[in-house]
Amino acid sequence: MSQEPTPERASDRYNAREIEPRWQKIWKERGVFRTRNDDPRPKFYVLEMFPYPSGRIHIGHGRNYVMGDVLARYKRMAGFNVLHPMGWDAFGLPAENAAIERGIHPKAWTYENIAAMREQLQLLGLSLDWDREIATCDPSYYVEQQRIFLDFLEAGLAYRKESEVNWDPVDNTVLANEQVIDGRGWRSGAVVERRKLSQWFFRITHFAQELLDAIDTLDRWPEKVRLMQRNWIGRSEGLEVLFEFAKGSPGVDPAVKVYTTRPDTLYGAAFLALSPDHPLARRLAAGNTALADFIALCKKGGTSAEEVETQEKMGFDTGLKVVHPLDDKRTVPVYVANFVLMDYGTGAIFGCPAHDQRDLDFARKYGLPVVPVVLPPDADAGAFAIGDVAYDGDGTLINSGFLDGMSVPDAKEAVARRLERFRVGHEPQGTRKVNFRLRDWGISRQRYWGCPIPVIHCESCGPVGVPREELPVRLPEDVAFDRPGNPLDRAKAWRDVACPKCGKPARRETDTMDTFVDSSWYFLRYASDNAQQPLDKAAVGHWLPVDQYIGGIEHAILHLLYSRFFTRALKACGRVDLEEPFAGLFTQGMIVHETYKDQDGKWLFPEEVKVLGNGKAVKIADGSTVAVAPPEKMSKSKRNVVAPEAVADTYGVDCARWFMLSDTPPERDSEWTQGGIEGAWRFVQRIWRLVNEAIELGAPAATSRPDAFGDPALALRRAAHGLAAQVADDVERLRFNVAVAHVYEFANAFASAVAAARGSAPVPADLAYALREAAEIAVLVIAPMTPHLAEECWAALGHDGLVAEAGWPRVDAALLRRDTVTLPIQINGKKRDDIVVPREATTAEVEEAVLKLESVRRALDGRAPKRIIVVPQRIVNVVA
Ligand code: ANZ
Ligand code: ZN
Repeated sequence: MSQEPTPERASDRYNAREIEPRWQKIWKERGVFRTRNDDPRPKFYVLEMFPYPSGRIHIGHGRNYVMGDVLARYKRMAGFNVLHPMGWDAFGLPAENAAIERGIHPKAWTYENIAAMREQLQLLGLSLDWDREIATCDPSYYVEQQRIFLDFLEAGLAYRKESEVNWDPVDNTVLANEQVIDGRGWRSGAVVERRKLSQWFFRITHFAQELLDAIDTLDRWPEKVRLMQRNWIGRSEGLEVLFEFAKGSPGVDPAVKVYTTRPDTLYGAAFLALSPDHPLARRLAAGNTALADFIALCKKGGTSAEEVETQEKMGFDTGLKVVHPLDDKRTVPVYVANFVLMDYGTGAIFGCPAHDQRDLDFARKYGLPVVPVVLPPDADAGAFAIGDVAYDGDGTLINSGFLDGMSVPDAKEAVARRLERFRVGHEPQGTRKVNFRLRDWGISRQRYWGCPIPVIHCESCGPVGVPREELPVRLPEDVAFDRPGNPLDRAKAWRDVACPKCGKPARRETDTMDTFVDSSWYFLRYASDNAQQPLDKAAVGHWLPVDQYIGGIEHAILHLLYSRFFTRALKACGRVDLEEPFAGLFTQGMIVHETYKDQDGKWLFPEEVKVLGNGKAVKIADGSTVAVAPPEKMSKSKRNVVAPEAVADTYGVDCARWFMLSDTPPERDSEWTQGGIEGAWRFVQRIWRLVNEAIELGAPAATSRPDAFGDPALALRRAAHGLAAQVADDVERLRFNVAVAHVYEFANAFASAVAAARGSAPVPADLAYALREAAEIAVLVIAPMTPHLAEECWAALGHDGLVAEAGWPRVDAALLRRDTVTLPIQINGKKRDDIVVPREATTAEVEEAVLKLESVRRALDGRAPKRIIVVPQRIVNVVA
């Protein structure tokens, strides 16, 4: 696959392999990308989501870094003090798995990967301030995280509670709900079980309403992400309703409280269902082994809402009955059902089968009545019946006593009003209630390679925060991975300590923090250029919010929500003065590549394959046929990856950068192809040639500006200034593919001007000036995208300084002003239309535009016009 492209003339050839490392070395030596907090220029903070050091990167990982880099370089040229840092999300399970599988210590594995990946990122020519590099596994980073934990603890934002967790029996760890996929652990694939454990939680629900409201202010976030966050927080307005037990039902309590968002459907209630964890269900189970067995059966499988929802619906009839709140002659049976969650609402529901799919499935299974109470707008009341699909739309109330004829919202309100007045004992029978789907964030992980939770458990004092002067609680390095479970539990010397309060023997907390904690504040850490003060309020105040955050859509919910929570929680603790950390968010598309399989069904790397076109390919080694499959996300497992080193070696890094920005809108997936990278290579060569020709044909540097410009010179100047203005706008709006298209368009105009100059000896002074000017502008404009090429050209143009430190070209607004005139259009002597054209448009251009007008096309009806008379700047006459 990797064919050496053929240069036209060797002497003309731009040799990226030799040139690129040279400029990278110079950037590094001169520290051009080092950022100072006391720089007086306005700030701009560009951040790409930091990588997990999993091994080596492939070109698919590079796209978001390159996009961020283009913006950072452009903003620097536009006069901003730019912060563009990089670091490593370095704690996590894979390091530990490597330790278990290959006997490498997680720390060694992680730091080796960091070293390799740092080199790869540097190879991409990214303008990063490496002085601010952080790794979350470094004690100098996590010491602050432990202080933050203690702050949260003191503020009541961290707490401990018994909770049911997803237990991965293979990895021996608790999993977050999101880490359970189809009932299995996300890494091990083992069927997840439920267990009760004492866990640390962060009180994210305290901010639920604020986090929801502030989504409205995030106007530079993709609408899709805002919607996902809203749904995740899941605010719902409903009613808590008390159902009294019927006489003869030996209820332990006088009534059961349910939560409903559809009080309008109350007349359609066919059953009540309690969560298997509902206190009443538990009490009933104590005297009923069949119920106890049923509850045990419900415990199989994960705890997430999705999981519970997709499970087969199961119920157990308790034999108890409750009285319908709006009709005391009716009773409703009480079940225990697996799909009712204890940690939402009240842990009990009433089921209305006609208007809720879950309830319908349940009712069909257990032979309960299905009575519709909402009639769809165009349905016939006599004929309307529910089949297999519940109706959850709007409509008019039927079969509902005093509600009949009302709309759904009116009926909700009417039920709420009435039940608010009724009493059950001293309590109102109905109470309006807002609920959130969002749950507090369980952060405890029974894992070694994470940030230690700075707490000591004492039998007399309970959990005690580690005194701040003793921080960091360092991870002990001398641990063994030869047995399953958390090695910290077995690290006696580390674990067993004296209680900081009473001095009695006590035990360290051996759980570590969820790695999402590490990534919830790293963007604040970068603001500080001082390791002694990792979270520096003034520095955060200066740099934050991040002006442009770039990353994958897979982080649309958790990482972003946790970071938003952290920022608010830190503010509540007085640590920062900020609410929303990310002012602008962009989610980039992925890079995809065809996949190749040989005749034995083994995946092949692209470099092992010769692509013949038409979907055909052969194996280079033996010429055997290769099966080509459509492009997919680059991934190691399918081998459809391209190493950045290979691209750099053959074509140069600028080609890779240029290609990643070209063609496809940045939010969409982009296909990596051989043809594409070769196209990028030809472009780089072409720019190099054009700039050198312009140097040769153009005016020497510092030639003074001629007083007047003829048409060819003026046209080139317009094109060059227009380019600078357009690309600035494109990059500001992250339309990188459009910026690339504008550069291509300009290159054509530039090439014509160079050819015209070659044709005229001597080159007229105005054109010579314009050629030089155009070359300088072009070089500055491409600098954010192909920075090495730009530096080489800049030097060739005779500049001493670096393009990386140069300003964006100053655009002469007069050259952009495209004066227009409005011309009336007459068809056969009658005015039919108007057209707006550039004042300097030629007769031919006007004619062309006129023929495209709808009115003219209609009049001509497919025929050619007899005549078109253009009176320049006055009127156009069409004779049809
Ligand atoms: C009766 C009803 C009739 C309901 C109907 C829906 C449709 P959101 O909008 O997500 O808040 N529910 C309440 N608590 C529950 C729990 N702990 N576990 C499982 N389901 C629970 O959902 C609120 C609805 O979800 C509530 O409204 C309740 O069912 C159910 F035609 O009440 B509804
Ligand atoms: Zn104690």
